[in-house]
Amino acid sequence: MALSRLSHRGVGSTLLRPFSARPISSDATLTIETSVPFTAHNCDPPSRDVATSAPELLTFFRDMALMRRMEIAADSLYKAKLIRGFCHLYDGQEAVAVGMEAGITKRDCIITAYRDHCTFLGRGGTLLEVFAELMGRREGCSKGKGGSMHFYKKESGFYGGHGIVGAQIPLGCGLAFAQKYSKDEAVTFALYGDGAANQGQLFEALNIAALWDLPAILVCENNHYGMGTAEWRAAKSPAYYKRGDYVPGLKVDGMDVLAVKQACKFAKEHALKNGPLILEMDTYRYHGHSMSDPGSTYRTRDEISGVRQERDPIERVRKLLLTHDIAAEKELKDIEKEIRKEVDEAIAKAKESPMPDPSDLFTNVYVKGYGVEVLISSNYTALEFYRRMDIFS
Ligand SMILES: Cc1ncc(C[n+]2csc(CCOP(=O)(O)OP(=O)(O)O)c2C)c(N)n1
Ligand SMILES: [Mg+2]
Repeated sequence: MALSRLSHRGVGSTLLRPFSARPISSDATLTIETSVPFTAHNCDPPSRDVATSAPELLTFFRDMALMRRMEIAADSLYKAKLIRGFCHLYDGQEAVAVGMEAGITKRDCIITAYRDHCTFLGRGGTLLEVFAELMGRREGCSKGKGGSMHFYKKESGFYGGHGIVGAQIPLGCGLAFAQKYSKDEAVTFALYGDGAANQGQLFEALNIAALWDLPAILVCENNHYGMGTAEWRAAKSPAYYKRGDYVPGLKVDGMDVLAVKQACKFAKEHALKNGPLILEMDTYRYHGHSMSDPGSTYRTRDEISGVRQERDPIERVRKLLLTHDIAAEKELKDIEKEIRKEVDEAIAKAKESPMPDPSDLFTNVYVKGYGVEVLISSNYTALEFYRRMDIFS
């Protein structure tokens, strides 16, 4: 089927409109088997046969390719010193963010760690908000004051963006508590890494979540490294889907967007009826841990290129689109070209956005007027102090 017949769904500008406009036409259902079987702990796994459609597969391709391009562009902006401070990239892991959105709704909540750019985009954020935030500009999603690790979009259920490893897990269970208390019939996905999976607070939060049957889904994005530490050096049992003991779990190929979608749908239904569940997403990050890590001292280049060749989530969907005759190679290349243009336009626009005003130091610190302005000395306030120290020049 020619791409034009699919009316270029979702191939508009993401600069000012929300990400991932759903396809207009809904073609016949396609059933595609997941790359590998699910492995379940204390529950029956969902079917490996995933229902999808041509427009959905095209949207998956486009959304993941857009995320990939955005992260590559962030890498260049960082090297050009236009992005400063911390910056953790998500390329390689895109199928988790995209597949999860396909299995849930924006009434469900998501909370994650610092590798949050693509999750934000998946929740409906725009490229402009991403690049402006990364460059510390006012049009950023956190008004340029959060930076890479602190993206938020509360109106579509995205609660950050957290720099303290594991801290988002109990917060996520708190969101699930609120959902149950308010009878929302919605769930919370709390994402964390394999490094965080060994922390005590995870088990404390899980205990309460299980005790109170909270609709919490703990998603371990297992990219197999915590900074530069391989999972086998840090975890006695790296079978993270089983680590909840009395809490059911499912191991999922996190490089297969369809498997992620199926698992998240299943997890939502399970959590609403029975309480928490762990999803272990077997995934991989191509970049180093953060911009200061070349990512090649604790793993071989062959390992990275092997994953790229055999498991890349975008290439997997490209193959599906070609073998099911949904799009031709040239059409997919055109989509990628268009994406590059969109990303470049967003960066140009973000560069025009002003930096926050010094007075913004005191806004959005406390909720609605709670808190006080700091007095550095009896003679002047913190703002005056910073001015005198020439910090804004
Ligand atoms: C409480 C705490 N301890 C240590 C750190 C430093 N730190 C930042 S990321 C990280 C590794 C986390 O690895 P993982 O959970 O696997 O997530 P990934 O970076 O692989 O996505 C560490 C130790 C931190 N930010 N917070
Ligand atoms: Mg990790």
